[in-house]
Amino acid sequence: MKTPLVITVAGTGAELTRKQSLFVPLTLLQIAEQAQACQKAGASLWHLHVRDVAGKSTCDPKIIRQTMSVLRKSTQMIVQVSTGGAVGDSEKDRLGTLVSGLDMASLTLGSINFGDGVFLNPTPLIQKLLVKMRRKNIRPEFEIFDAGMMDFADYLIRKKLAEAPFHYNFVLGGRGFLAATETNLDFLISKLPKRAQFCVAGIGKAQFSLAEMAIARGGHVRVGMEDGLYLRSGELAQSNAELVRDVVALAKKQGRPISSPVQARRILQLPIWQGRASI
Ligand code: KMH
Ligand code: ZN
Repeated sequence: MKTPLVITVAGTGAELTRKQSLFVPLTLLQIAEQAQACQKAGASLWHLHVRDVAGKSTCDPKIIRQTMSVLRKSTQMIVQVSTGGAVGDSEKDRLGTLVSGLDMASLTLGSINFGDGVFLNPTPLIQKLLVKMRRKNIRPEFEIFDAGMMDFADYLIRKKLAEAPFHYNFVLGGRGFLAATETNLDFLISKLPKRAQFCVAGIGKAQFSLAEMAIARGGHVRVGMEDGLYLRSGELAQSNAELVRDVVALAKKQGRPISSPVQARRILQLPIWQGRASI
């Protein structure tokens, strides 16, 4: 049987504004509501960015803790915090996102142009984030925006700064990132260490084309408003669950089953579900 597809939702992001879409979940309750709908639609992992009361991106550990706790009560989703935050966030703030009890955290393996700014990820920060993740038993997801980041992952593994099981997310198709082509995806897959899992996040128009390629290759898929606001039909998504449903339809077409959150924990080798939410 084909490995069930783990669908991650990047529902909020750090840079999106209400001007771009009225439907982006910004408050704790909006995030919980959309996460619940996404789980019903077939998603099992929430990539978490949080906002303050004014709707501005923040790394505030208190808001992260509160949101995680509401997600735990209302869904069974795996919770992955963003340690990337927004362009320009300080190292101290980004380290502060790693609160106890998280399942996973994103970890970008190099610096890159992002929008009109630079998303800075110097080696000492990456090392500090990894050390803190290890101490708190939080699994890193390597965010790969460009090919050289695969070699940097090899370096971390060689130096025993990162340990198995490994989970990679290929974030392709944004301006300044590696393009979302089959050739590039196959190259990245060829550079994965043995038994590593991979997921893809296609940016903008690449959201669904890259998802289709990953589904065919046994990888997993990230979808959500952080990556692209539009459905396959070209219409603005009115919820993240609509984007999830489009990915589920692509998986069905290829005969790929959809993972539940509990199955996803097994696939990603995360500790088994201990919570109470049943939806
Ligand atoms: N907002 C970007 C600067 C992540 O979540 O780890 C960083 C980002 C990547 O979104
Ligand atoms: Zn993010």
